[in-house]
Amino acid sequence: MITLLDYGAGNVRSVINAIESLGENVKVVSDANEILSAEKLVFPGVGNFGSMMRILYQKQYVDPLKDYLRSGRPFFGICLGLHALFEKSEEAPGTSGLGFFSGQVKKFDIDLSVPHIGWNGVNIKKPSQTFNGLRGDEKFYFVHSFYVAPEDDAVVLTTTNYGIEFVSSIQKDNITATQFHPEKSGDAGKKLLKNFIRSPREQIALRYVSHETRLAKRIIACLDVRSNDQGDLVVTKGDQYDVRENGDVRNLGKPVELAERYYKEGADEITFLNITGFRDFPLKDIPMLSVLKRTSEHVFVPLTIGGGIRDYTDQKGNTYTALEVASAYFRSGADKISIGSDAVLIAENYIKTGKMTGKSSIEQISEVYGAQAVVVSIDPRRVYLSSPENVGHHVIETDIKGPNGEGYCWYQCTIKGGREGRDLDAVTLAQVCEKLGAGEILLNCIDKDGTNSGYDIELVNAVKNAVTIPVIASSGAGCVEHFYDVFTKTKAESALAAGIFHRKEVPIGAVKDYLKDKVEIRWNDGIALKP
Ligand code: 1PR
Repeated sequence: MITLLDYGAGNVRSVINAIESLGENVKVVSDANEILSAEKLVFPGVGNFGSMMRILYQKQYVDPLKDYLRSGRPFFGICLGLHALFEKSEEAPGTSGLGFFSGQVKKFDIDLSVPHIGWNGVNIKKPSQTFNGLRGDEKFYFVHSFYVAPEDDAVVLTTTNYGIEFVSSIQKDNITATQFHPEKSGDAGKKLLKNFIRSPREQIALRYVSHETRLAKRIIACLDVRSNDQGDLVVTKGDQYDVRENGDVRNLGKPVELAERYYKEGADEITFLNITGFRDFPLKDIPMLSVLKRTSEHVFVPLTIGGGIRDYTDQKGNTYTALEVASAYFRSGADKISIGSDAVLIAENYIKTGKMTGKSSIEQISEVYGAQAVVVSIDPRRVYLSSPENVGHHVIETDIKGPNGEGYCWYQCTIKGGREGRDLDAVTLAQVCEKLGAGEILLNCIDKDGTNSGYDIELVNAVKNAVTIPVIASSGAGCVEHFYDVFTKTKAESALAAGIFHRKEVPIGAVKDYLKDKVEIRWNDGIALKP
């Protein structure tokens, strides 16, 4: 029996699912005594160091946790569950941690996108039972802006390189804690959790010893989901956002089945977009929550969900905040939420007033769950111009000429799934959202969506070069070379595709096979290479 410490924030569902998939039972702590009586304790911290420690103090979990750690029984901390073990954190100056290890938690101060999001490797510093059954060259999923700096080097189990070499896991006797998320790291992560659950005696030194790890470019499968005219929730796909064919909503499969298929084929992440969320209230959309719950039972890579995340008042006058909507998604298994239409309205308001209200969906969700959990999905469309003068928007000179030979364009933001164009450009939207607390940009392109003609490289460069957070390039992938193009001609961290995966024209394994040795990717055994 594993005891799991849930202090109420973030997605503990995926940790429970990963442990249960290994045949072990999980008991979630509901009072402090259950910490003291635990045989094996897992602490998956998510969110912000300050709010985590506040809740641990409020619930009077701090002393029992310290007693448990001193008892020498097995402990596994994940992400903030690692940070909590140290004395203090730059994320919340003035707030004390558990102080079990001397040292502090520092913020990345590097010339790369922060948060550090994605699959990176580990340099293993000492023999350990934690890595039994692994080779040592596997990649694990990271998502964080802070890292631990222990005073005692002897506790360092692994380091990882991202601008600097930072400590990515620690181990002392029965206490292990990782910066990365084993529950989101596919088979490699599950093996690591299994080693904690089964406690093998043998401490092994691994065959493969890395000296400098590299962050992989991510391949993301996207499932646009909506109800069809018969009321069934289906995966659909548009051509430039038009999802109807001969009057019917295109039906490309069932969401849970497709997500499982992409996980098995080696997708590094899976995104669900509830594309009619802008007009329906998502918390009434129970099928979507159930899709997420069922998917997270079998899919052990990060899940993002978007669509309809905004404040909402129902017909009876009941008000729900975007934070409540997002919380429901996190509880159902989402790791990140994605905000589309609401982000445009928030940015417009910010530009008009020059003020951050602290009340917008982006700010509130970022405050509680951390910036890394907030993706902003942008749905831009090209507006061609013959001259860059007096436009009031970020204009680029383009190689893809307009219908009348225009050599310039700006990217107009839209809301409601491309139905309404606004007086805001994609570059400004991305910059404002970063300022408000978004941790990642999902950059679609209506002109390219479903065309199989390649990503809009000019758009990706314009946005990526204007922000410091990671960017997911989306729309237009038609062949393996398009992924190579976007990763070599832009600095995008990820590439997302939908149609080619759904129609089995290009499987994920084929994309990775092509990119291998050309671009850093996550390459695990068992990935299907052929359709
Ligand atoms: O505005 O917060 O409710 O969020 C709605 C979300 O739904 C937004 O993220 C928006 O992008 C998405 N959405 C709305 N309508 C559509 C539609 O297609 N009619 N889908 C839609 C957007 C775009 C991509 C697509 C890529 C790759 N889908 O995610 O998957 O373009 O496609 P491809 O590889 O086949 O070219 P809110």
